Amino acid sequence: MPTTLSRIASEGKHGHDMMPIIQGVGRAAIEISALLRGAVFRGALGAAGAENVQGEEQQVLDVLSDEIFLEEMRSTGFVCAVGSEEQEELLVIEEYTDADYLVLVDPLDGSSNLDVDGPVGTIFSIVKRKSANSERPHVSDTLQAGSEVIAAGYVLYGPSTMLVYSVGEGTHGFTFNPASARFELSHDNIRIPETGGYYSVNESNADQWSDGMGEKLENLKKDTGLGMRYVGAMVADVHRTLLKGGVFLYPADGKNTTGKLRLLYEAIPMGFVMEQAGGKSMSKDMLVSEVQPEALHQRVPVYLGSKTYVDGLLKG
Ligand code: AHM
Ligand code: MG
Repeated sequence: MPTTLSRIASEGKHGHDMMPIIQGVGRAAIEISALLRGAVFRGALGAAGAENVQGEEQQVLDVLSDEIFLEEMRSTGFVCAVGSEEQEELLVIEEYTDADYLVLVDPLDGSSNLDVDGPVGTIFSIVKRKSANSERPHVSDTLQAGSEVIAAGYVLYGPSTMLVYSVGEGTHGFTFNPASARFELSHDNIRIPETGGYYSVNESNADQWSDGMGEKLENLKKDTGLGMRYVGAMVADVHRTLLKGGVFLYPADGKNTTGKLRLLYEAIPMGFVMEQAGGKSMSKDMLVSEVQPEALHQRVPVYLGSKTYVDGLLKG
């Protein structure tokens, strides 16, 4: 019998509670994947005509994916609120305000790839509320460092749909099997290679990077001879880094002075998965997991991948 999503979920410290939430993520992934595949025929590609809180143009598929994810989290009964890239405020699930968990999500990461049929993803992390269950969940419940995260992961919508996640007991990859219509364990206990792989970054910003990152990357390239790959969807670029080794980075620059990627639903979950696979995730000079969040949509610089390359890059 293939290993299912819920069997691995049940192995963590909060196993009983993580099972339904991870299953909910799995259902959302299957629905979003189906939504993406036929989108062009339903006129669902293109802009939704609104901007999200980041001032970025929302795509129709961003909005629909957000709705699907929220609905699946609601249906678990274990989630009291969801913080989403597509929603300015925390979304409280009114039927379950006394539930224990909050989920942070980027429902459709890399959506600028949609018009060119490039890979996109979903990123999520799960935290336990700090407020009493009798209170209404509050945005302060989401402001927890990566070290407090209970489970996190991502879905990659590529040639296959993959769900990669960790409940703090290693990182495991599942592939959707169309024959059985479910996710099955295909990449057990992923370990990031210590050497080899690629550096992955939008190098066109190099002359605007902060913290001397331009020179640091040049030194790393000289020292290691690493090749380069960049898709422009964090999920796809980090997934490659996880399986092949290397380093993924999005430094602060003149335009994104505190970085572009969001701490709670991009940097922390991807950092969690990376560290659980033996890699390293830094934000400037500290571990991503040690950054204390101050706002739901906070942005940070991100450097993650094989330990040797992340250390090599940051030392310059
Ligand atoms: P999004 O969440 O609005 O899609 O933006 C985040 C994306 C990441 O997936 C990716 O790493 C980055 O933006 C790419 O940015 P750029 O186009 O500046 O290279
Ligand atoms: Mg994103």
